[in-house]
Amino acid sequence: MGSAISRMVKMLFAKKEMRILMVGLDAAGKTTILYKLKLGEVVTTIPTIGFNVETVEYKNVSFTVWDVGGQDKIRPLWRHYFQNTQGLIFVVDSNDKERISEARDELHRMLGEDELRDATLLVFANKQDLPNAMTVSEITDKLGLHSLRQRRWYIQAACAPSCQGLYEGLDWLSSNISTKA
Ligand SMILES: Nc1nc2c(ncn2[C@@H]2O[C@H](COP(=O)(O)OP(=O)(O)OP(=O)(O)O)[C@@H](O)[C@H]2O)c(=O)[nH]1
Ligand SMILES: [Mg+2]
Repeated sequence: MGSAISRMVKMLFAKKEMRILMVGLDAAGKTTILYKLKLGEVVTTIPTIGFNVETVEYKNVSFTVWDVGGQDKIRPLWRHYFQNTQGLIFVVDSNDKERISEARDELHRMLGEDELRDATLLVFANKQDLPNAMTVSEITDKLGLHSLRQRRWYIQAACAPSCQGLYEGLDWLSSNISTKA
């Protein structure tokens, strides 16, 4: 009896752990987001060749975030990070109208992969501070999010340097993450 109760208490208060894969086209702001969350600072980034990985602790959840470089030549490497991904963060530069269809194609191609079948999707509509940024509803439309079937998804407006929207995104992920992955 005592041990059953202590097991329950442990389960209730144990830290949840989540494996997050963060991808998106180059210069969308992934590395800026990662280090803003990790350090609370805006770091000077260079294009990521390969990946960065950091653990971000937030509200009793330990997010292991893999930030993978998005330049077109290295996008084929994304798939090496798919396994065991519970949450997929797709970062979009809301100001990049020219490449929004390219972003949509990459997103849908990835969501067709079997290993990501159960992954929950969070889209950050980043760079909302820029004057010509597309709105969340415009990006939702252009990414074809409403056409997604059997996928839990959410889109969050964000501005990485000011931290706007970042924790709201993590909040949504922690309450909607798939436990099947
Ligand atoms: N105005 C504005 N600039 C941003 C924002 N987020 C990131 N940036 C800038 O966008 C540029 C690219 O950011 P990165 O974080 O390096 O982009 P990335 O997605 O990691 O790019 P790759 O590593 O090449 O895939 C940097 O100059 C950032 O300072 C934002 O919300 N608003
Ligand atoms: Mg980067």
